[in-house]
Amino acid sequence: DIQGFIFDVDGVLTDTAEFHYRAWQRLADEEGLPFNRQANEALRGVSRRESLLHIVGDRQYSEAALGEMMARKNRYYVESIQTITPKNLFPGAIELLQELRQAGIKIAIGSASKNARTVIEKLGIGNLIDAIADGDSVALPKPAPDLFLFAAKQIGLDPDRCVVVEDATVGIEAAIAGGMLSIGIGPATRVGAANIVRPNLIGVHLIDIQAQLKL
Ligand code: B16
Ligand code: MG
Repeated sequence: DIQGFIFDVDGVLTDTAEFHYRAWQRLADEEGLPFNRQANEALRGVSRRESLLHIVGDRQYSEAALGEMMARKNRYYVESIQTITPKNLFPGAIELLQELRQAGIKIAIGSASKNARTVIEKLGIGNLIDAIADGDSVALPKPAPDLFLFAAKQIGLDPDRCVVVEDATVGIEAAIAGGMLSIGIGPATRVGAANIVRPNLIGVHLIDIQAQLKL
């Protein structure tokens, strides 16, 4: 029986990817580093540090300079997410969260972002969430299973009772590594390793998921 759901945030519940992209682009422009929307695709679900290392490529920076750039990007990002409202929730998200809640399913957040809590509050869904695992919860980022295992523990469930909902390849890998079931949101080229693949959350119902997961 499925007893818990663990939701990624960016790309699953809302499109913070656009805000991340603009903040990274601004930083890259200031540093004269090559970056564009296409390069940004590789950063989906990837931690802040790994994202920066990807953008700087071969260019050498001191640890202090890397830290300053991460802080600067985050300032741009945090400033931009202040505009988030419940209207920024992806279609189908609130319906699914409410349905799961009513069915007595535990709901956790499993996001790589250190800003996940702010985003959840701005989206107005804090009352539907039982626990938040974010970028400060564990040391190893996705594809390591640690973040999702931490989330499962927070809601008091064994990993095999939990379904992870993710849009990133690294996120599906993390779910599999943690012994969890998964729903991939997006194209099969990205999330094809998930147990179920859907383009978005529209029309996703618990009863269908339970039926499809009885593999
Ligand atoms: P922060 P998710 C991820 O969120 C984003 O997809 C990724 O682009 C970002 O770099 C990462 O969070 C870290 O975010 O800089 O705010 O700590 O998809 O895991 O919800
Ligand atoms: Mg994501």
